[in-house]
Amino acid sequence: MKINKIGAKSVLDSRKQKTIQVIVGTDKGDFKTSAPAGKSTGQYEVKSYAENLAGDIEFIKKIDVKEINIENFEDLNKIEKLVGKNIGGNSLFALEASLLKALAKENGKELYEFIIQTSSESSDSEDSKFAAKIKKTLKMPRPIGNTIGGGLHSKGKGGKKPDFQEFLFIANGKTFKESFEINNKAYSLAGKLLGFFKKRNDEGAFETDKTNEEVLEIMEKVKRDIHDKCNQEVDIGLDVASSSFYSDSRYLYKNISKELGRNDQIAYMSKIIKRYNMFYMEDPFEENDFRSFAELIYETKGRNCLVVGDDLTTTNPERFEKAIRMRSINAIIVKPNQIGSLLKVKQVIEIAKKNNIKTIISHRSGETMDNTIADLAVGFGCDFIKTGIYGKVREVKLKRLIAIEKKLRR
Ligand code: 2PG
Ligand code: MG
Repeated sequence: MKINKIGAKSVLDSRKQKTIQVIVGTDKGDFKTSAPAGKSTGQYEVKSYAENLAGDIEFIKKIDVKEINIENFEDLNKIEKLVGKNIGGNSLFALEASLLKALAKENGKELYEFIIQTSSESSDSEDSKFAAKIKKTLKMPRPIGNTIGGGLHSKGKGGKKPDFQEFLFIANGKTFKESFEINNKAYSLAGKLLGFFKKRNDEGAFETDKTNEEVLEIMEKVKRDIHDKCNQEVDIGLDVASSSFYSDSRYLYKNISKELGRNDQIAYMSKIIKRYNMFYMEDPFEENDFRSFAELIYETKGRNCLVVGDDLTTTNPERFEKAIRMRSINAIIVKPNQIGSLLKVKQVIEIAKKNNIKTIISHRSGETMDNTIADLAVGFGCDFIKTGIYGKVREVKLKRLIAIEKKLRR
């Protein structure tokens, strides 16, 4: 593919903080990707920028386009060799995604189609056969939507807020569009039940001064109402993000004024899974404690709860392999900018599929209007997508998935 220019600049994310946008120009147009930013970041994520944002921008601007010879997904290897450690995870993700968007266009494909084609073993280059194959094999992810928030993402009321970071609805509609509508419905019902205090946090989730369990009661009531009154199904999940309230070997619950040691935290998480019939539990233990994750899976086996690694695994193939060896998780969060390299993102998803571990591609709390993760979700065949429910930067990803589904159903 002939590239005419590679540019980079800083843009503002949804928290009005600076992030990187990379632009790749070819004869077919300009292809842009901007990177998101986390707030409850994992200790083992790669750095967002090598030294700082300005340094990464300068480095990318100086890349000699003649040195770039890329024709397929695997050629991202050459890019990674070329940039080495001179840029961070945010910049590498934005650069690689923009290159892929340009390549997709060059090949007359959508990004998700291009990923399926160049990353599937038997790439069938004949267009009509390829289109038929995509329609047959394609699966849409289930949306995971943040509805009520606490922890690091929320201010709460007078400082009072749940300790858990995200209370999630996971709709189970017959189509992606139906799931999108169910999550929206669940979100507004939860808002009504929360009462008059309805500020929204970084991710568009409702803030509250209620306790963890009062919020879970509300979530459960919404789930029941949606089942009984609408004949539709929605599951409940939590991102505990427990590293954010772990210190000196204890989990420091402020909202319920309690300090729990490791064993008590296992018992508490297990009780919540059983009491509320949880479908999804992310980062219930701090990011180094592979063993407690494994004990929770053992304690709750037979209940079909996804025990999910995010800060634990940080989209890092080595940490993921360790989690598999120790049987710590049965689902993994995939955040491209936690690792930067899309080759590693692909590797993580392949490892997951081989080991029967569910994959959740995910946004970050600071987001932009970029919708790349929607295409990655479909292209890589992820089981779920975590993008929030409320706010432009979240909706743009969901709407992209609705458009993809519509195209595939034609
Ligand atoms: C998480 C994310 C996204 P952050 O913990 O899963 O919801 O938060 O982007 O702040 O790491
Ligand atoms: Mg998380």
